[in-house]
Amino acid sequence: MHRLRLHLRSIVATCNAIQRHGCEITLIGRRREVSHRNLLRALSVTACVHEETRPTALRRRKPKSQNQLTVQHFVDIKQVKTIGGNGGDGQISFLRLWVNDRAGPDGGDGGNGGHVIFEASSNVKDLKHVQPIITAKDGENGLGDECFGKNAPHNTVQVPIGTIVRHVDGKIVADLDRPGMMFIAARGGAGGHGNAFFKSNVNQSPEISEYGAIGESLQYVVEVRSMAHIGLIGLPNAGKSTLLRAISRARPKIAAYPFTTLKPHIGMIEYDDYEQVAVADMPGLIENSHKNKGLGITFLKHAERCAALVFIVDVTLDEPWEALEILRYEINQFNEKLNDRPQLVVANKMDLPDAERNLQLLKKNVDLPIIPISAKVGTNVSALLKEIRILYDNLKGDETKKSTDNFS
Ligand SMILES: Nc1nc2c(ncn2[C@@H]2O[C@H](COP(=O)(O)OP(=O)(O)OP(=O)(O)O)[C@@H](O)[C@H]2O)c(=O)[nH]1
Ligand SMILES: [Mg+2]
Repeated sequence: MHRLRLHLRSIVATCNAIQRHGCEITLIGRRREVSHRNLLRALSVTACVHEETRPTALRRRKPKSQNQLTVQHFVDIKQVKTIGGNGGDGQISFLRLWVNDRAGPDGGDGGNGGHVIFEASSNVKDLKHVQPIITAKDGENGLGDECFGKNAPHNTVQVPIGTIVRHVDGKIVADLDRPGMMFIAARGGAGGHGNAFFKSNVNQSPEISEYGAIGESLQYVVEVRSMAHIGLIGLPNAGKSTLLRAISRARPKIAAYPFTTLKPHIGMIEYDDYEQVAVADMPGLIENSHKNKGLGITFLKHAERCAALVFIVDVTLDEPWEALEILRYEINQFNEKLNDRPQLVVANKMDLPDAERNLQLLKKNVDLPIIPISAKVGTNVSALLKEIRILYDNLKGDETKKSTDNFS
């Protein structure tokens, strides 16, 4: 670093000299000719090395579509019925040749039915595409001339990495936490044997064959364990959806009445180093949600699936810290472990009167870092994006540490 700094200083001095004397100059220390362009290039490279780099969020350049049909919410839990394909039936058939019209049994076996499989994949982010009833195809029946029926292909349904599959009684049967991991949800039935299979010394012309087995039919609850890196949590009307709209391309509905958002929406913040941070806008939380009031437990389950929590507080309320206390209390009552997650407070609606005074009071009453913004007008949103990136980097750092600890 010291050497680089010296180098930079000498280049700056040389540049000054260039300005004074013209385009060509000899560097005394190195004793060689340096062109004006090379010198400037070296200067910019050295300057880049020294600059403090922190990724900045890319803001959208083109307007969002007005087509309401494209508004999509995040589906993080689904109950599905999976039905494996039936096996094909075995065939009863006897071969007749012109020289021998009793040439023996030649009924082929049926093909196997397909399985229904869940596979963890990074190509999908939620369970929107998962149908409530998932079936696999049946195997083909066997034919004469010892032709076997074709096995049916498996029906593989892609699910996000980190999906949990439970039986309807609540027991976890699969945790698909690595890409490519598979779980056979319903096995297809095996194909039945044709009569050629049953030929033996004691029975040369069996007139029996098997039906294909029936595929399994099972019900599961499929659940995405991690929904987003950051979850926006706040009382109804705090401005969560307005903020998500401001920082991402997601388009949750915004309105001045409570419970506008009933299902979570996910938006991606893109940074200039190609990192993407997923932010979830959640339905409003109210007092006694942990006792299933309002959207209740469903809401809190969404919060459980976010790695870090950002509390949105409306600073135009008379005592905004009370709102924050309610939020933290409800989350604590539902799951104490949520308190250990990284947290941040966003004081929203700073463009309105009285906001500044309430913000000062909020700062006095709260021990968490507070970022004042106006989601509607866009004030200070870039500072919030930087803070979110810091939260995300810390989360990522913790994850890598955990995985190296497990490895060693
Ligand atoms: N003046 C001002 N109004 C805001 C700001 N942020 C949100 N609002 C308004 O507050 C109202 C509620 O905003 P939403 O984004 O729908 O609030 P929410 O937290 O998503 O509400 P629910 O989905 O019902 O929980 C809307 O009328 C917004 O225009 C802000 O920064 N300044
Ligand atoms: Mg909303």
